[in-house]
Amino acid sequence: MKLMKKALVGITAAAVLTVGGGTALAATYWEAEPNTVSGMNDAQTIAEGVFVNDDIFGFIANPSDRDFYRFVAPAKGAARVVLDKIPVGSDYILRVWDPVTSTWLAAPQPGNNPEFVSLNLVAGQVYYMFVSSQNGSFNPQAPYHLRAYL
Ligand SMILES: [Ca+2]
Ligand SMILES: [Ca+2]
Repeated sequence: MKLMKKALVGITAAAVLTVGGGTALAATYWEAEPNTVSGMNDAQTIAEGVFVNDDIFGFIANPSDRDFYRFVAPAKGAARVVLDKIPVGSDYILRVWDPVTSTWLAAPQPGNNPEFVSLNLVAGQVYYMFVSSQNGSFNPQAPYHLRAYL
């Protein structure tokens, strides 16, 4: 009986460790909207839910495709949202909604150069970010990469 109790304690501790490790690790998230389709996440109200430090991969399927994502800030701090791996020959733009100042932040770069938006997160606030075509270019085959670093 004593041995069994010890074993159970061990299992509980392992489970806690797994949960703790899972939250610390960056997850890979693929856009739920299929790569050749638009409209499923094209507005703030239907943004796909992600987490800070997720590696997000998605596609701009056509010139009017807009890909919205939302996350809740898990803590306060200086964050950097990065859009990179923009396909060669495409020019996408990243916009990030700051609920504190009620503004869309953007720092457009020419061509497929990476784009960066810096902002201070407030714990518990909901943030939005979206990717769209800057000049009508798109690529349903090569994904962009998006991540909010905190
Ligand atoms: Ca898309
Ligand atoms: Ca979309």
